Amino acid sequence: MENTAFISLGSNIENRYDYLVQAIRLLIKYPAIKLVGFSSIYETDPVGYENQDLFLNMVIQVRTELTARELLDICLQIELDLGRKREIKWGPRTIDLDILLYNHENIETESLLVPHPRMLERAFVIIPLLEIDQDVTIPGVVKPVDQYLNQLPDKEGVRIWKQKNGEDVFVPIEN
Ligand code: X6L
Ligand code: MG
Ligand code: MG
Repeated sequence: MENTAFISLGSNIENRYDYLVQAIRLLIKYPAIKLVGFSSIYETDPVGYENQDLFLNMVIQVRTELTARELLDICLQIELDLGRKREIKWGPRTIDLDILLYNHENIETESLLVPHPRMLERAFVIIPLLEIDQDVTIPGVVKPVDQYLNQLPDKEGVRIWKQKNGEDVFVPIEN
């Protein structure tokens, strides 16, 4: 399990919470993927295409023996298994799984860009990411990640929905 990846999850089609939990369950079914961190769940205003329902967003941290490409293929398969349809660009989805970071690597292939190219512009990604790792660094980015947060226009649109370490622990951590 030599590699560390951060993955963002988002859903805005009922039942949003079940899609998040199901996606994590399907990921950790793979012996080559271990869940090592997760954020609270946030309810967030839609960004990019605004005429759609509120999202639930969170970020998880995994350790894995898989390459970034193999991890991406699994994420895409899970999106299909959970009924993801790509109809409207930036539109509603049962589940979206985006690889934000893979170790400290820069990966630029036709099908995969890591770090996720627009992650620093999205409070619904940065807020849960910082909750898991306050000292996270992004390859090619010198400024501390938390300094980007103040400037993000959508940060008011990110509200805690189910708190990590709250009364109800929401993720199956048995692995
Ligand atoms: C100008 C132009 C400013 C485009 C922002 C931002 C476009 C984000 C697309 C943008 C722009 C996106 C989620 C979402 C999407 C999600 C919430 C996207 C792609 N995914 N909104 N919008 N959560 N709250 O997971 O991220 S679509
Ligand atoms: Mg996305
Ligand atoms: Mg995606």
